[in-house]
Amino acid sequence: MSDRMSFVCNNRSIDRDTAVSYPVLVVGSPDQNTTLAFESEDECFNWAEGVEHAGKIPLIRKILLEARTREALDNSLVEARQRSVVERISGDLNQLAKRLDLPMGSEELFRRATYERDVLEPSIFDPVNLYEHENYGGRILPLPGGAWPFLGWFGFNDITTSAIISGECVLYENPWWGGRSLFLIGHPALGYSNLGIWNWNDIASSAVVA
Ligand SMILES: [Ca+2]
Repeated sequence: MSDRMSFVCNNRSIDRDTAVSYPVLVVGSPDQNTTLAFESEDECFNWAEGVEHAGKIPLIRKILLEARTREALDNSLVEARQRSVVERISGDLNQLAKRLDLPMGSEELFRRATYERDVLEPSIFDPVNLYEHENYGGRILPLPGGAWPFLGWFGFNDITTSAIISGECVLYENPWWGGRSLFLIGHPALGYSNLGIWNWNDIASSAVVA
C-alpha cells in the first residue's frame, strides 16, 4: 500500500514526511491510495461538507460535538456498558470463527461477519476491527458504530497497529478525541495492514465509528 500511496494537501501533492506531520489525515478518499492532510479538524470537516466521497464525516462531526461534552461527567456506567457490548461482540466473533474454521485475524472472517454474511445470518456488528500487530495479528478490538472515548477501557490504549474498516472510523491520539486524528474510510470494506505508514503505530486512544 505504501508504495502507491499519494499524499495531498490543498490539492497539491506533498511528500509523506510532510503529510504525517499534519494533525488530521484522511485515508481512503477518493480512493484507498490517497491520503489527504489537513491543518485542523475544522478544515477537514469543512472540506467534507463539499464533497460526495467524504462519506459519513459530517455525521462523525455531529457525534463528536455531543460526545465531547460528556468528558467531565461520571462515566463509570458508560464504561461498564461499552465493555459489555465489546465482550458480547468478541464472543460472537469467536463463535463464528470456530464455526467457519477461520482465524480471528482473517479478512474473510471480517467479511463473513459483516457485509458478506449469509442472508439468514444476523449482522454481528457494523464494524471496525482494530488489531494489536500489523497484518491483523495479535489481539482484536471489534467496535460497532458509536463514540468510544477511551480504548484503555478494553485494554487497547496505544495498542492499535492495523485495522479493517467497513464504513468509517476516526482514531484519535488522546482519550476523549483529542490530539492528532486519522480518518479511515472503507466502503464496503478496506484493510489497513500497517498504520505505521501514517506514523500511527500504537497511538490510538479514542475512536468514533460510523
Ligand atoms: Ca495515545
